[in-house]
Amino acid sequence: MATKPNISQQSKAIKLRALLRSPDLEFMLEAHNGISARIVEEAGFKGIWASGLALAAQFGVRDNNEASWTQVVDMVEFMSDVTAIPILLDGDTGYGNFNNMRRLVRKLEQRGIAGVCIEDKLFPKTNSFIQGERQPLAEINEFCGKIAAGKDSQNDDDFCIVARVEALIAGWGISEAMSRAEAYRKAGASAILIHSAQSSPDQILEFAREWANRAPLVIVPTKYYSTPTDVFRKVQISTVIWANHLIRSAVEAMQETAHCIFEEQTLVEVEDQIVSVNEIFRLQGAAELVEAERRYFASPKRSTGALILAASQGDQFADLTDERPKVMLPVNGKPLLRRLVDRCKKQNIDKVIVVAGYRPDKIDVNGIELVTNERYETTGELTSLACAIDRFSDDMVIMYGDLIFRSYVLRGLLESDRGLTVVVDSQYESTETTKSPDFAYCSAPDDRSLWGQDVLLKQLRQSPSVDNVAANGRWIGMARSNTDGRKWLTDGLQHLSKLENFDQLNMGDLLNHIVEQGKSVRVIYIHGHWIDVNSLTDLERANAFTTRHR
Ligand code: SPV
Ligand code: MG
Repeated sequence: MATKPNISQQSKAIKLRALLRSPDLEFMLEAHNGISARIVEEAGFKGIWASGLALAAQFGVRDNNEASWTQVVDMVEFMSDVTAIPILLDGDTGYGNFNNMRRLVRKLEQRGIAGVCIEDKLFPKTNSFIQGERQPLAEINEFCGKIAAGKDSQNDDDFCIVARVEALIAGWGISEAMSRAEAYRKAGASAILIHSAQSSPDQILEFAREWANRAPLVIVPTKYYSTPTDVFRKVQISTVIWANHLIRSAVEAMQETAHCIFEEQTLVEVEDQIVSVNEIFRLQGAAELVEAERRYFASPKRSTGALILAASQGDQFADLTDERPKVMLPVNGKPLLRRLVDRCKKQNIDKVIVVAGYRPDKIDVNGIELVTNERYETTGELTSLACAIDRFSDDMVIMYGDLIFRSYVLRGLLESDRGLTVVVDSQYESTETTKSPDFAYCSAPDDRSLWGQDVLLKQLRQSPSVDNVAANGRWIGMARSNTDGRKWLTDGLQHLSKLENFDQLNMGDLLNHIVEQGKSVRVIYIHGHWIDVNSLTDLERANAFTTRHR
């Protein structure tokens, strides 16, 4: 659909005025909502007739001003929003007297409608084809006042007011029709719509000849539809309105489809008879939204990668890890590794490398790249890490595969732009099942009054206190590196790999080595809100943790 609401009211009004004044015979087709307006425009029409009958019909009410004028104006606004061609609203009688007409014109201008046609009947009107001859006509002067009031209240000189003469339908004859048309022209009407309910065009043709193009003449040949169009050309009709043919064709199509689906109780019969859902999307302008989303709503893609250490079988889970690695243990029905990868994806970390060891064939998680440490049984974390050294990136999060945490933990880490950053839990309490945790000794304790100051890692140790000085917390097994950090990690790995005991070394040894090299490893403190799953008891805690914080 037209997506730019910047098709100015003025340009549409100019277009309508030009269409009415065109020396060629022009055509407008009825529309009654946004999608039908779009269809009229796509078919090639230069203007849309917002038919009162069709608008009422699509609301399911009668053409007797049962829908309020504001409901009508709301609908034509939808129509105008999705089209670039001008809309001429069938404004019935102007929905009241001159004063209602003034407000109508102002509102239509505000909503991008190019013009309004008003008929010289009384409010509430009835469709002209329902006992048209019995309908009372407005007083000429009163109607002229309505036209003048409309003209005086329009802001845009090009806004069109078309005056519709009902004298022929009401049975008052050609001369009454002629004098009314002339009075309306003098009152300021941009064009005259002369209406007839006869199946022959004779009345209209006679009127047109006598009118002699004093102002653009508009006709609605619904009843005299078999008249060759060239006949209208010859009598210098300005514009033909095909007034209700989209609502009528839509009704027939809907009736057929409804009937067929009801009878058949299947969609098989109708599917090939109706437009595809994609055609609806096209008419709605879905493609434009996709494009706009690319322009305005692109989620910032991180270049951050994640490296997850997931080699171990896990030896404290009884037989649960007989056939799968620890990271595939389900926590509340979802494997640990899948939770971790989901957390990464939520933070737009799309590149996730997993270093597997035990039973890599059981790692069934989408969206990861798998690297295997074949010697996992006899080696430690650094050997696993070294297996992925050629996959390191300049922006990388390293995590243990058995971690469960609230999302802010990872988010906070991603906000740090240091060479190397580690997450330390300052409220960590040791549990029996924890295997040799990495106690963190830092440059400062977790003191919120120091907010904004850098805390650096001094050392990771297996012991909770050294020389009566307690650790500042526990490294949770999560770190982030940038380009500098990547170099520190790879240099460190290369250096340590020369040691005889390299296969027994862990992440803590690498971080300590980096600190010893004089590099600043930044600490981010957290206060709980995470679990590492090392045992059946941890698994229970993890289930509880994820139940509460799903
Ligand atoms: C309409 O389309 O609502 C019209 C034209 O007013 S007619 O139905 O022919 O009166
Ligand atoms: Mg009407």
